[in-house]
Amino acid sequence: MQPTELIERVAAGDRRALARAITHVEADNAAGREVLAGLYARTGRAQTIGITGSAGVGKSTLVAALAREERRRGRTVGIVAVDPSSPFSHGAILGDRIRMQDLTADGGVFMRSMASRGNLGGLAETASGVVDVMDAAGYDVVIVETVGAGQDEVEVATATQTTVLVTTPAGGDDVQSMKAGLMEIAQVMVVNKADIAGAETAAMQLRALLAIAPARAWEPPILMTVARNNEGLDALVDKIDAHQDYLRTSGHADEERRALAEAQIVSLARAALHRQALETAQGEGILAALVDEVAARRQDPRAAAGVLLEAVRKHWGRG
Ligand SMILES: Nc1nc2c(ncn2[C@@H]2O[C@H](COP(=O)(O)OP(=O)(O)O)[C@@H](O)[C@H]2O)c(=O)[nH]1
Ligand SMILES: [Mg+2]
Repeated sequence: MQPTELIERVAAGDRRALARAITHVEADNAAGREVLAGLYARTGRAQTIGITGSAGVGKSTLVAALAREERRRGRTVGIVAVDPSSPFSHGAILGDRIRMQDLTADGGVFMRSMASRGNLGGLAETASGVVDVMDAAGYDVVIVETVGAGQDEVEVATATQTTVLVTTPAGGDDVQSMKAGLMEIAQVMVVNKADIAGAETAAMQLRALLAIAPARAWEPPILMTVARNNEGLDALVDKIDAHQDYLRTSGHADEERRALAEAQIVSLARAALHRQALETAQGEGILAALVDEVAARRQDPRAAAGVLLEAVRKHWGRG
């Protein structure tokens, strides 16, 4: 299917075309870029929501519960899981898939999982492309699940408007050890697994952390959920809606939109630069030569990085 036809079909809500378009975007090929450029004018209608937090806190379970609540409210839902082990992917274990059956059988829900590593394009770059395609396809809500583990994952948050940070009262993932960077990007905080002991304490710790953080125009609310039993989702969707209203209507709306746009541009440029550096380095054998020099301590790694950047600059000059 040619990109122009793909664009038309995606815009018309064709699920197979959508799946194909996403495959191109993930591959970061010429067709993918053409599809994104062609669809961009249709984006901006969806509510985009990021669900982030450590592994095991219940993000996938919460995404499913959130999707159910959004469907109950009559909205269509696109789900992007940046996690190959997610139950939204074909590789998921059977038990997970059975628990998600109501969603997989629902024509108003589109799920897609993407590998978090391996492609040269940055994760944030790919995720924001996939979000844009789902938005253009007409889904009312697009939910992105990411493990908040590293810089890449934090940057994925620039792909969505409302970021929900999920924690639990369970040991190991205590609030104290939470990354500062994650606190800053979250607009809604959730203590999931509120059915186990310590949920109140976890919420109090979050409240204390927020109290010492610099004041923001939007104060992130702290909610409790039991995702496994679909509990607390009504309040969560209300808060997400409230944040979306705030983005559209508050006196800070313009400022917030600009901040998000800036974060997105910088993150996409960083990803593109990263990809370009790797492609140049590997494609022209520059990296291997530099590695020899640095490993033998004939050149220092900073100078070597400079040589690599110079090669990228020349490469760009040509392209
Ligand atoms: N007790 C309890 N367990 C939950 C809850 N939500 C999810 N879980 C369990 O936590 C485990 C990890 O869930 P999952 O959604 O895969 O977490 P993820 O790695 O953050 O995506 C699974 O065994 C879930 O059944 C909850 O609200 N309460
Ligand atoms: Mg998960």
